[in-house]
Amino acid sequence: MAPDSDVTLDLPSVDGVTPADWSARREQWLELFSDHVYGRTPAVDWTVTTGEVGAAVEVDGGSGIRRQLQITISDGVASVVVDVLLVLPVAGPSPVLVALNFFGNHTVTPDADVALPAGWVPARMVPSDGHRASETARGFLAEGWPLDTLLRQGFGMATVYAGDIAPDDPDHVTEGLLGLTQPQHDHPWGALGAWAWGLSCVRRVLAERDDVRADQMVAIGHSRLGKAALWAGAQDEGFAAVVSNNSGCGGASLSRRPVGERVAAITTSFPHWFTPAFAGYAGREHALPVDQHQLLASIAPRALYVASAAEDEWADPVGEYLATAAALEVHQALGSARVGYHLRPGGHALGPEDWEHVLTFLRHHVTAAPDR
Ligand code: GTR
Repeated sequence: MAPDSDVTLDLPSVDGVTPADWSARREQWLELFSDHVYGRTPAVDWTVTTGEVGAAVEVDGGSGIRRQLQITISDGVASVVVDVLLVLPVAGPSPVLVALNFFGNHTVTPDADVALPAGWVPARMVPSDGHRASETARGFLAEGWPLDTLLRQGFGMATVYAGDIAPDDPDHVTEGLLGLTQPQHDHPWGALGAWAWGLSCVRRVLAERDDVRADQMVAIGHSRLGKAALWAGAQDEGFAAVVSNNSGCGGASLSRRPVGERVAAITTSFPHWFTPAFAGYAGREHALPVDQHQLLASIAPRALYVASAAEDEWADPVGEYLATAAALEVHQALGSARVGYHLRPGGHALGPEDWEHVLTFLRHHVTAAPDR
Protein backbone atom coordinates (compact mmCIF):
# COMPACT_ATOMS: atom_id res chain seq x y z
CA MET A 1 0.00 0.00 0.00
CA ALA A 2 1.29 3.48 -0.78
CA PRO A 3 2.68 5.30 2.25
CA ASP A 4 0.13 7.50 3.88
CA SER A 5 0.47 11.15 3.16
CA ASP A 6 1.20 13.36 6.10
CA VAL A 7 -1.00 16.07 4.60
CA THR A 8 -3.70 17.16 7.03
CA LEU A 9 -6.95 16.22 5.40
CA ASP A 10 -9.04 18.96 6.97
CA LEU A 11 -12.30 17.16 6.25
CA PRO A 12 -15.59 19.04 6.25
CA SER A 13 -16.97 18.68 9.76
CA VAL A 14 -19.59 16.14 10.71
CA ASP A 15 -19.48 17.16 14.37
CA GLY A 16 -22.42 18.00 16.53
CA VAL A 17 -25.13 16.04 14.67
CA THR A 18 -28.17 15.51 16.89
CA PRO A 19 -31.36 13.57 16.15
CA ALA A 20 -33.20 16.92 16.13
CA ASP A 21 -31.12 18.55 13.39
CA TRP A 22 -30.22 15.38 11.49
CA SER A 23 -32.75 15.69 8.73
CA ALA A 24 -31.63 19.26 7.91
CA ARG A 25 -27.92 18.39 8.06
CA ARG A 26 -28.39 15.36 5.83
CA GLU A 27 -30.44 17.36 3.33
CA GLN A 28 -27.67 19.97 3.18
CA TRP A 29 -25.02 17.33 2.47
CA LEU A 30 -27.14 15.67 -0.20
CA GLU A 31 -27.54 19.06 -1.89
CA LEU A 32 -23.77 19.54 -1.90
CA PHE A 33 -23.20 16.08 -3.37
CA SER A 34 -25.81 16.88 -6.01
CA ASP A 35 -24.28 20.20 -7.00
CA HIS A 36 -20.59 19.28 -6.84
CA VAL A 37 -20.26 15.53 -7.38
CA TYR A 38 -23.10 13.46 -8.84
CA GLY A 39 -25.54 16.01 -10.24
CA ARG A 40 -29.15 16.65 -9.33
CA THR A 41 -31.54 13.74 -9.36
CA PRO A 42 -34.36 15.20 -11.44
CA ALA A 43 -37.82 15.46 -9.94
CA VAL A 44 -39.61 13.95 -12.92
CA ASP A 45 -43.02 12.43 -13.42
CA TRP A 46 -41.94 9.56 -15.63
CA THR A 47 -44.42 6.71 -15.75
CA VAL A 48 -43.09 3.47 -14.32
CA THR A 49 -44.86 0.22 -15.19
CA THR A 50 -43.85 -3.32 -14.30
CA GLY A 51 -44.66 -6.69 -15.80
CA GLU A 52 -43.36 -10.21 -15.46
CA VAL A 53 -41.87 -11.91 -18.50
CA GLY A 54 -41.43 -15.62 -19.00
CA ALA A 55 -42.14 -18.32 -16.50
CA ALA A 56 -41.21 -18.39 -12.83
CA VAL A 57 -38.59 -21.12 -12.44
CA GLU A 58 -37.61 -23.17 -9.40
CA VAL A 59 -33.94 -22.86 -8.51
CA ASP A 60 -31.53 -24.38 -6.00
CA GLY A 61 -33.43 -27.65 -5.75
CA GLY A 62 -36.72 -25.90 -5.08
CA SER A 63 -35.55 -23.58 -2.28
CA GLY A 64 -35.85 -20.56 -4.53
CA ILE A 65 -37.90 -19.07 -7.35
CA ARG A 66 -36.42 -17.07 -10.19
CA ARG A 67 -38.50 -14.48 -11.99
CA GLN A 68 -37.80 -11.92 -14.67
CA LEU A 69 -39.53 -8.57 -14.37
CA GLN A 70 -39.52 -5.78 -16.87
CA ILE A 71 -39.77 -2.18 -15.69
CA THR A 72 -40.68 0.36 -18.35
CA ILE A 73 -39.90 4.01 -17.60
CA SER A 74 -41.53 6.47 -19.95
CA ASP A 75 -41.60 10.23 -20.36
CA GLY A 76 -44.62 9.93 -22.67
CA VAL A 77 -42.45 10.14 -25.79
CA ALA A 78 -39.62 7.69 -25.27
CA SER A 79 -39.14 4.84 -22.84
CA VAL A 80 -36.40 2.84 -21.22
CA VAL A 81 -36.85 -0.85 -20.45
CA VAL A 82 -35.03 -2.33 -17.47
CA ASP A 83 -34.84 -6.11 -17.06
CA VAL A 84 -34.81 -7.32 -13.46
CA LEU A 85 -33.61 -10.79 -12.56
CA LEU A 86 -35.25 -11.59 -9.24
CA VAL A 87 -34.38 -14.65 -7.17
CA LEU A 88 -36.33 -15.16 -3.95
CA PRO A 89 -36.42 -17.87 -1.31
CA VAL A 90 -39.64 -19.90 -1.51
CA ALA A 91 -40.21 -19.25 2.17
CA GLY A 92 -40.83 -15.52 2.31
CA PRO A 93 -41.37 -12.68 2.59
CA SER A 94 -37.62 -12.11 2.27
CA PRO A 95 -35.02 -9.37 2.55
CA VAL A 96 -33.69 -8.49 -0.89
CA LEU A 97 -30.29 -7.29 -2.03
CA VAL A 98 -30.64 -4.92 -4.98
CA ALA A 99 -27.51 -4.86 -7.14
CA LEU A 100 -26.55 -3.57 -10.54
CA ASN A 101 -24.33 -5.76 -12.70
CA PHE A 102 -21.69 -4.66 -15.23
CA PHE A 103 -22.38 -6.80 -18.32
CA GLY A 104 -25.96 -8.14 -18.30
CA ASN A 105 -28.24 -10.39 -16.26
CA HIS A 106 -27.23 -13.33 -18.44
CA THR A 107 -23.65 -13.11 -17.11
CA VAL A 108 -24.61 -13.76 -13.47
CA THR A 109 -26.24 -17.18 -14.02
CA PRO A 110 -25.79 -19.93 -16.62
CA ASP A 111 -29.58 -20.40 -16.89
CA ALA A 112 -30.51 -20.45 -20.56
CA ASP A 113 -33.72 -18.44 -20.38
CA VAL A 114 -32.34 -15.29 -18.77
CA ALA A 115 -32.74 -12.38 -21.19
CA LEU A 116 -29.73 -10.77 -22.88
CA PRO A 117 -29.52 -6.96 -22.76
CA ALA A 118 -30.92 -5.39 -25.91
CA GLY A 119 -28.64 -2.34 -25.95
CA TRP A 120 -24.99 -1.37 -25.80
CA VAL A 121 -22.66 -3.51 -23.65
CA PRO A 122 -18.95 -3.06 -22.86
CA ALA A 123 -16.59 -5.04 -25.08
CA ARG A 124 -14.16 -6.03 -22.32
CA MET A 125 -13.71 -8.75 -19.73
CA VAL A 126 -16.64 -10.91 -20.89
CA PRO A 127 -17.36 -12.19 -24.40
CA SER A 128 -19.58 -9.94 -26.49
CA ASP A 129 -20.49 -9.49 -30.10
CA GLY A 130 -18.87 -6.10 -30.50
CA HIS A 131 -20.99 -3.90 -28.28
CA ARG A 132 -23.96 -6.31 -28.38
CA ALA A 133 -24.57 -8.97 -25.73
CA SER A 134 -23.59 -12.49 -26.68
CA GLU A 135 -24.83 -15.95 -25.67
CA THR A 136 -21.22 -16.92 -25.03
CA ALA A 137 -21.19 -14.69 -21.95
CA ARG A 138 -24.00 -16.64 -20.29
CA GLY A 139 -22.95 -17.48 -16.72
CA PHE A 140 -19.50 -16.00 -17.32
CA LEU A 141 -19.49 -14.20 -13.95
CA ALA A 142 -21.74 -16.61 -12.04
CA GLU A 143 -19.02 -17.42 -9.51
CA GLY A 144 -19.16 -13.86 -8.24
CA TRP A 145 -22.93 -14.08 -7.72
CA PRO A 146 -23.55 -16.74 -5.04
CA LEU A 147 -27.32 -16.84 -5.52
CA ASP A 148 -27.70 -20.28 -3.91
CA THR A 149 -25.79 -19.16 -0.81
CA LEU A 150 -28.01 -16.11 -0.56
CA LEU A 151 -31.15 -18.22 -0.87
CA ARG A 152 -29.99 -20.66 1.79
CA GLN A 153 -29.41 -17.77 4.16
CA GLY A 154 -32.88 -16.41 3.49
CA PHE A 155 -31.91 -13.53 1.18
CA GLY A 156 -33.35 -12.64 -2.18
CA MET A 157 -31.41 -10.88 -4.92
CA ALA A 158 -32.62 -8.50 -7.60
CA THR A 159 -30.09 -7.59 -10.24
CA VAL A 160 -30.22 -5.27 -13.23
CA TYR A 161 -27.70 -4.58 -15.98
CA ALA A 162 -26.43 -1.05 -15.26
CA GLY A 163 -26.43 -0.30 -18.98
CA ASP A 164 -30.21 -0.76 -19.14
CA ILE A 165 -30.33 2.39 -16.99
CA ALA A 166 -27.34 4.24 -18.46
CA PRO A 167 -24.82 2.61 -20.80
CA ASP A 168 -21.34 3.05 -19.33
CA ASP A 169 -19.79 5.01 -22.15
CA PRO A 170 -19.67 8.75 -22.83
CA ASP A 171 -20.95 8.24 -26.39
CA HIS A 172 -23.81 5.95 -25.39
CA VAL A 173 -24.77 7.14 -21.92
CA THR A 174 -27.85 8.97 -23.21
CA GLU A 175 -29.33 5.72 -24.52
CA GLY A 176 -30.92 5.22 -21.08
CA LEU A 177 -32.53 7.46 -18.47
CA LEU A 178 -30.31 10.41 -19.41
CA GLY A 179 -32.06 10.43 -22.79
CA LEU A 180 -35.54 10.89 -21.33
CA THR A 181 -37.07 14.35 -21.02
CA GLN A 182 -36.00 16.03 -17.82
CA PRO A 183 -35.58 19.51 -16.38
CA GLN A 184 -32.43 21.25 -17.58
CA HIS A 185 -30.27 22.92 -14.96
CA ASP A 186 -26.69 23.73 -14.00
CA HIS A 187 -26.04 20.46 -12.20
CA PRO A 188 -27.08 17.68 -14.57
CA TRP A 189 -26.73 14.15 -13.33
CA GLY A 190 -24.43 11.59 -14.88
CA ALA A 191 -24.39 7.82 -15.04
CA LEU A 192 -23.81 7.39 -11.29
CA GLY A 193 -26.88 9.47 -10.55
CA ALA A 194 -28.94 7.52 -13.05
CA TRP A 195 -27.71 4.18 -11.72
CA ALA A 196 -28.62 5.30 -8.19
CA TRP A 197 -32.10 6.34 -9.38
CA GLY A 198 -32.44 2.95 -11.06
CA LEU A 199 -31.61 1.14 -7.83
CA SER A 200 -34.28 3.13 -6.02
CA CYS A 201 -36.77 2.49 -8.78
CA VAL A 202 -36.22 -1.27 -8.48
CA ARG A 203 -36.54 -1.02 -4.71
CA ARG A 204 -39.86 0.79 -4.98
CA VAL A 205 -41.23 -1.76 -7.42
CA LEU A 206 -40.15 -4.69 -5.25
CA ALA A 207 -41.43 -3.08 -2.06
CA GLU A 208 -44.97 -3.55 -3.40
CA ARG A 209 -44.61 -7.34 -3.51
CA ASP A 210 -45.99 -9.68 -0.84
CA ASP A 211 -42.96 -11.97 -1.09
CA VAL A 212 -40.50 -9.16 -0.25
CA ARG A 213 -39.66 -7.53 3.11
CA ALA A 214 -39.99 -3.87 2.13
CA ASP A 215 -38.31 -2.92 5.41
CA GLN A 216 -35.24 -5.09 4.69
CA MET A 217 -34.04 -3.92 1.30
CA VAL A 218 -30.28 -3.60 0.79
CA ALA A 219 -28.45 -1.60 -1.89
CA ILE A 220 -25.18 -3.33 -2.76
CA GLY A 221 -22.54 -2.80 -5.42
CA HIS A 222 -18.93 -3.34 -6.41
CA SER A 223 -16.57 -0.65 -7.60
CA ARG A 224 -18.31 1.93 -9.83
CA LEU A 225 -21.56 0.18 -8.98
CA GLY A 226 -20.63 0.45 -5.28
CA LYS A 227 -20.38 4.21 -5.77
CA ALA A 228 -23.90 4.09 -7.23
CA ALA A 229 -25.17 1.95 -4.32
CA LEU A 230 -23.85 4.49 -1.81
CA TRP A 231 -25.41 7.44 -3.63
CA ALA A 232 -28.71 5.52 -3.92
CA GLY A 233 -28.68 4.59 -0.24
CA ALA A 234 -27.73 8.09 0.87
CA GLN A 235 -30.73 9.58 -0.96
CA ASP A 236 -33.30 6.82 -0.55
CA GLU A 237 -34.28 6.11 3.04
CA GLY A 238 -36.26 3.10 1.82
CA PHE A 239 -33.00 1.14 1.81
CA ALA A 240 -32.49 -0.40 5.25
CA ALA A 241 -28.82 -1.01 4.53
CA VAL A 242 -26.12 -0.12 2.04
CA VAL A 243 -23.05 -2.17 1.13
CA SER A 244 -20.16 -0.91 -0.98
CA ASN A 245 -17.30 -3.14 -2.10
CA ASN A 246 -14.03 -1.55 -3.29
CA SER A 247 -15.98 1.55 -4.32
CA GLY A 248 -12.98 3.88 -4.05
CA CYS A 249 -12.88 7.40 -5.53
CA GLY A 250 -16.35 8.95 -5.70
CA GLY A 251 -17.48 6.08 -3.45
CA ALA A 252 -16.31 5.27 0.06
CA SER A 253 -12.79 6.70 -0.11
CA LEU A 254 -11.94 10.28 0.78
CA SER A 255 -11.43 12.64 -2.17
CA ARG A 256 -8.97 14.72 -0.16
CA ARG A 257 -6.49 11.88 0.35
CA PRO A 258 -3.76 12.08 -2.28
CA VAL A 259 -3.69 8.31 -2.72
CA GLY A 260 -4.97 6.09 -5.54
CA GLU A 261 -7.51 7.40 -8.03
CA ARG A 262 -8.12 11.14 -7.80
CA VAL A 263 -10.62 13.57 -9.30
CA ALA A 264 -8.42 14.37 -12.32
CA ALA A 265 -8.04 10.71 -13.29
CA ILE A 266 -11.63 9.65 -12.71
CA THR A 267 -13.20 12.61 -14.50
CA THR A 268 -10.83 12.17 -17.44
CA SER A 269 -11.50 8.45 -17.84
CA PHE A 270 -15.18 8.60 -16.92
CA PRO A 271 -16.50 12.11 -17.63
CA HIS A 272 -20.02 10.75 -17.99
CA TRP A 273 -20.25 9.46 -14.39
CA PHE A 274 -20.44 12.80 -12.59
CA THR A 275 -21.91 16.26 -12.89
CA PRO A 276 -19.48 18.45 -14.88
CA ALA A 277 -18.63 20.58 -11.83
CA PHE A 278 -16.80 17.66 -10.22
CA ALA A 279 -13.99 17.83 -12.80
CA GLY A 280 -13.33 21.39 -11.62
CA TYR A 281 -11.94 19.95 -8.38
CA ALA A 282 -9.11 18.12 -10.14
CA GLY A 283 -5.96 18.89 -8.17
CA ARG A 284 -7.93 21.05 -5.74
CA GLU A 285 -9.89 18.43 -3.85
CA HIS A 286 -9.47 20.48 -0.64
CA ALA A 287 -11.92 22.99 -2.15
CA LEU A 288 -14.74 20.44 -2.40
CA PRO A 289 -17.45 21.52 0.05
CA VAL A 290 -18.16 17.86 0.88
CA ASP A 291 -16.13 14.69 1.18
CA GLN A 292 -17.13 11.07 1.03
CA HIS A 293 -17.38 10.47 4.79
CA GLN A 294 -20.50 12.64 4.56
CA LEU A 295 -21.95 10.31 1.96
CA LEU A 296 -21.45 7.39 4.35
CA ALA A 297 -22.86 9.48 7.19
CA SER A 298 -25.94 10.37 5.12
CA ILE A 299 -26.97 6.72 5.31
CA ALA A 300 -27.30 6.97 9.12
CA PRO A 301 -29.00 5.66 11.17
CA ARG A 302 -29.51 2.88 8.63
CA ALA A 303 -26.94 0.09 8.39
CA LEU A 304 -23.73 0.65 6.41
CA TYR A 305 -21.07 -1.84 5.37
CA VAL A 306 -17.86 -0.87 3.57
CA ALA A 307 -15.55 -3.55 2.19
CA SER A 308 -11.97 -2.90 1.08
CA ALA A 309 -9.15 -4.99 -0.38
CA ALA A 310 -5.57 -4.47 0.76
CA GLU A 311 -3.99 -4.57 -2.70
CA ASP A 312 -6.63 -2.38 -4.31
CA GLU A 313 -4.53 0.76 -3.93
CA TRP A 314 -6.43 2.51 -6.72
CA ALA A 315 -9.50 2.52 -4.45
CA ASP A 316 -7.42 3.68 -1.43
CA PRO A 317 -8.54 1.19 1.24
CA VAL A 318 -7.13 3.39 4.00
CA GLY A 319 -9.23 6.28 2.72
CA GLU A 320 -12.26 4.00 2.74
CA TYR A 321 -11.52 3.06 6.34
CA LEU A 322 -11.01 6.68 7.46
CA ALA A 323 -14.25 7.76 5.78
CA THR A 324 -16.13 4.92 7.47
CA ALA A 325 -14.63 5.77 10.87
CA ALA A 326 -15.57 9.44 10.46
CA ALA A 327 -19.11 8.47 9.43
CA LEU A 328 -19.43 6.14 12.42
CA GLU A 329 -19.46 9.19 14.69
CA VAL A 330 -22.64 10.40 13.00
CA HIS A 331 -24.24 6.97 13.12
CA GLN A 332 -23.45 6.82 16.85
CA ALA A 333 -24.77 10.33 17.47
CA LEU A 334 -28.06 9.05 16.05
CA GLY A 335 -28.06 6.07 18.40
CA SER A 336 -26.98 3.43 15.91
CA ALA A 337 -23.66 1.66 15.60
CA ARG A 338 -24.65 -0.56 12.70
CA VAL A 339 -21.54 0.23 10.71
CA GLY A 340 -19.20 -2.50 9.47
CA TYR A 341 -15.89 -2.51 7.60
CA HIS A 342 -13.48 -5.16 6.44
CA LEU A 343 -10.10 -5.14 4.78
CA ARG A 344 -9.26 -8.47 3.21
CA PRO A 345 -6.06 -9.48 1.48
CA GLY A 346 -6.03 -9.39 -2.32
CA GLY A 347 -7.14 -7.12 -5.11
CA HIS A 348 -10.13 -5.44 -6.72
CA ALA A 349 -13.06 -7.89 -6.72
CA LEU A 350 -16.24 -8.91 -4.93
CA GLY A 351 -15.33 -12.44 -3.93
CA PRO A 352 -16.46 -15.22 -1.59
CA GLU A 353 -14.72 -13.74 1.45
CA ASP A 354 -16.48 -10.40 0.88
CA TRP A 355 -19.86 -12.09 0.53
CA GLU A 356 -19.30 -14.08 3.70
CA HIS A 357 -18.57 -11.00 5.80
CA VAL A 358 -21.33 -8.94 4.19
CA LEU A 359 -24.00 -11.60 4.74
CA THR A 360 -22.90 -12.11 8.35
CA PHE A 361 -23.23 -8.38 8.92
CA LEU A 362 -26.67 -8.25 7.30
CA ARG A 363 -27.91 -11.27 9.26
CA HIS A 364 -26.80 -9.72 12.54
CA HIS A 365 -27.72 -6.11 11.92
CA VAL A 366 -30.51 -5.97 9.37
CA THR A 367 -32.55 -9.13 9.02
CA ALA A 368 -32.38 -10.85 12.39
CA ALA A 369 -32.62 -8.14 14.95
CA PRO A 370 -36.13 -8.28 16.36
CA ASP A 371 -35.19 -6.16 19.37
CA ARG A 372 -33.59 -3.38 17.32
C1 GTR B 1 -11.78 1.78 -12.55
C2 GTR B 1 -12.15 3.11 -12.02
C3 GTR B 1 -12.62 2.99 -10.59
C4 GTR B 1 -13.57 1.83 -10.38
C5 GTR B 1 -13.29 0.66 -11.29
C6 GTR B 1 -14.45 -0.34 -11.49
O1 GTR B 1 -11.30 1.86 -13.85
O2 GTR B 1 -11.02 3.94 -12.08
O3 GTR B 1 -13.17 4.20 -10.15
O4 GTR B 1 -14.87 2.24 -10.51
O5 GTR B 1 -12.95 1.01 -12.56
O6 GTR B 1 -15.61 0.04 -11.57
O7 GTR B 1 -14.12 -1.51 -11.63
